[in-house]
Amino acid sequence: MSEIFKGIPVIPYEGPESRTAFAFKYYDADRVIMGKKMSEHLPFAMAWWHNMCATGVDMFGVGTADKRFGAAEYGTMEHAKAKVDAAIEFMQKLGIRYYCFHDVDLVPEDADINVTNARLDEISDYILEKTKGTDIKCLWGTANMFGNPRFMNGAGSTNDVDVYCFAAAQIKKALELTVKLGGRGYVFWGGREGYETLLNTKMKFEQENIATLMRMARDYGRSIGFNGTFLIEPKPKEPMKHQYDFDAATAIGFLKEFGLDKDFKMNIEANHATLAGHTFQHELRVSRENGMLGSIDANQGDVMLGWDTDCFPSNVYDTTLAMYEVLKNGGLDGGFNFDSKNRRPSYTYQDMFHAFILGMDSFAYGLIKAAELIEDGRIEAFIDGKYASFETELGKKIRAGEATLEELADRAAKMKSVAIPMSGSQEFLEGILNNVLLK
Ligand code: XUL
Ligand code: CO
Repeated sequence: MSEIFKGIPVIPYEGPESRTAFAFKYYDADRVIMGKKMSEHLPFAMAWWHNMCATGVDMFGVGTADKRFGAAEYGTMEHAKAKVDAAIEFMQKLGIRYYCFHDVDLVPEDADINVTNARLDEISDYILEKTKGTDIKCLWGTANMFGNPRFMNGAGSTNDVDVYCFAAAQIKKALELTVKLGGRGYVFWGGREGYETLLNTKMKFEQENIATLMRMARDYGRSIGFNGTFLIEPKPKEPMKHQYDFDAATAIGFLKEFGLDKDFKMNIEANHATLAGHTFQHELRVSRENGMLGSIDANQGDVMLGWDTDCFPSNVYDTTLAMYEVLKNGGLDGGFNFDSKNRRPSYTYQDMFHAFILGMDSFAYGLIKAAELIEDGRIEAFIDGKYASFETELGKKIRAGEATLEELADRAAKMKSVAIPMSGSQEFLEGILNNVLLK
């Protein structure tokens, strides 16, 4: 196989003082942190759609990047295979072991699903052949049920039963591919599962149909030996004005309502969190505290822009707080999928590598600092102190759900007045965070 990314070496770790462009400054795969290697803490993945497919097309212009990887033209099986060759070389040079895909990222889609499925069989055989002897595997698979015009009113939430069948067929095939490629997860991002206006929408009806589709997917997946985690990826808007899986709390409520909470967890995307008006850490915390933090789509938004910019993560303040949640979660069933894309003017092969070096270093730095934050202990000690009154006999009784309203009211009456609680000391705590982050 001839080299595609010529002149770009296997990326070494050189440390923070290095001035080498193609070197990690913080991601040191074998460095042990809190008893585990960095590479185990951080199962990084490449998103096939952004990295192998997206050329930088936007509403105002054509693509700037050439992603043919030596194939004569786009949209052929020759091109599909060139993308596989490029993906493997790319991952090996970066030391990334996982990739994530939508069905139609892998092969050109035909109007006849039988033709598309035969192409998917061919390409998955090719991927297996080319990854043999490497440690490269699928992290999660999914079906693209939002790009084709048939899904304009949604997939599970469509008004059209034939479209619903088509969605079922795509999920069935994508699940089979995920199992074949060794995937640890299967993702449902809500695509066009939402609405533009309630003037034409049966909301509860649509949500029930989505749940039914997920239940069928769960049952089929388990029947073909998929033992991994099903994942919902919440997002509040875009492409639809209102997406049903608004945020983690909404998606968790949905899963509990429809009895899917034992098989499904959350795939939290940083930029989706910020679109919902939450921080990345908030979405991770909600998921973690519900026992449903499964995987992460690693990217970041842009505070100046109100849409899903899918920037590569560079904000180490955010990656530190994210890694704090991941460490507290005891890791992830899934991993860190760079659902991130180069900016349109960053169109070269070199830029693709710089983007991943940035993202991997940002999460590695976040991991180092999150571990230091936990070892430092000052913030956790503060939190313990803040809630200490619930460690008293009465506090414990309330926590156990054994106190009555009358009993508490009696105590309040005896006190006559109550002192205000201790200070929240936010600025003090932010100072500690900076102290750890900057040392
Ligand atoms: C869209 C998005 C998707 C999912 C997979 O915003 O994040 O790429 O991650 O369908
Ligand atoms: Co995503």
